[in-house]
Amino acid sequence: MQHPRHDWQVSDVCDLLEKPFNELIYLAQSVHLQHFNPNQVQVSTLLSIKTGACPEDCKYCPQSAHYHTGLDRERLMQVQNVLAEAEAAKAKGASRFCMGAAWRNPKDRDMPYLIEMIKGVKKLGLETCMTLGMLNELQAKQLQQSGLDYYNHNLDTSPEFYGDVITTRTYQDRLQTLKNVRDAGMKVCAGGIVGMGESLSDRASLLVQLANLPKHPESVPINMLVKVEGTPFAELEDLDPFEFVRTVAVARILMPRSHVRLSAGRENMSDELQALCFLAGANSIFYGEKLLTTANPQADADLRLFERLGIEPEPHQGYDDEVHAAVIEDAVQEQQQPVRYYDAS
Ligand code: SAM
Ligand code: DTB
Ligand code: SF4
Repeated sequence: MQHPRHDWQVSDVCDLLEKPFNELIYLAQSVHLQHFNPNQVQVSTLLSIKTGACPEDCKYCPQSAHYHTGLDRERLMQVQNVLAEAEAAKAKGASRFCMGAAWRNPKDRDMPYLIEMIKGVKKLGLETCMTLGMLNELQAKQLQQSGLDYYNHNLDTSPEFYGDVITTRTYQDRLQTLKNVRDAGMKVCAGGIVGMGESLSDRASLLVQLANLPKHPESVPINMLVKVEGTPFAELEDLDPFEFVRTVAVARILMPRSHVRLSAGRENMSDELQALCFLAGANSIFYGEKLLTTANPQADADLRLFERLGIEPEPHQGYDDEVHAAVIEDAVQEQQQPVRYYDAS
């Protein structure tokens, strides 16, 4: 079996991003079929367990205390209320529950509550994920020992463009948190945002950072910037949606075994654009009416879209299961048959 590369150069990745669209999607879909059932999409539900008044200055973020976005500041939610939300997410069909906090990093006094949340959500039979800002080695170990499956921490953009987006923490800080999470034995969820005025080369450079990590993140969220009034990025021009699809496709090619998440921004995407993203290799979404503070498509609209596309939610560890392995095998075999577009006789 071929091992994925970890030595990508930005110029290689720019070349991929600039390929003719149809060729790029074909390549991405071929890689996707080798590793996944193309008709399954993993669904996670997000909950903001601590909203607003964040000391960081991320220019895209409605929760930063540096900008006036009209968000009410809230304290850390009570454990029982978090568990009630997790139960509701499970009833709607989510397989993973992601809890996010508007913090630079968790404080020691928060840890006992976070640990209770993880244990309670796991007891419901859901996979657990948290995104709480920077973690030191000890915090990462404590979360892992409580049963946290995934930790989300995004690189957000390229190292070159990073200073135009955030000044209160460094790129190196982010890489260090990812290392602490990995060393503690948790699965890594790391990706970024596109549509922040970055160049194509910045998108390539972000993907190179992710793909050249010692081990690929198991989950790679690609967020389309959600423009929120009051943030410095509220008035940026829209990115060409095809550039978003290209970014998804190249993430798929570079990180063949990772779940690539069509993350924030779906509320402003047509069904057709989302279908293109699935075709390009996206196989995970956030499911439920709200992301952290902004809107996401209604759950029943997503289920309708899945039905129209013949997609089913991926069960837990779905692609290890024998039945799904057989489906993948068939799909790959079909893919390997030479395709004839016209009768040459
Ligand atoms: N405060 C923690 C941190 O930043 O590490 C965790 C929560 S933070 C909201 C998680 C991620 O959400 C950010 O890293 C960013 O990638 C994404 N995000 C936040 N605001 C966004 C927006 N307006 N559009 C798209 N993605 C956004
Ligand atoms: C990620 O990459 N995107 C999610 C999740 N990880 C935590 C957050 C999106 C937030 C969008 C803006 C909001 O709703 O506040
Ligand atoms: Fe705070 Fe996270 Fe928003 Fe940055 S992205 S301002 S760290 S909540």
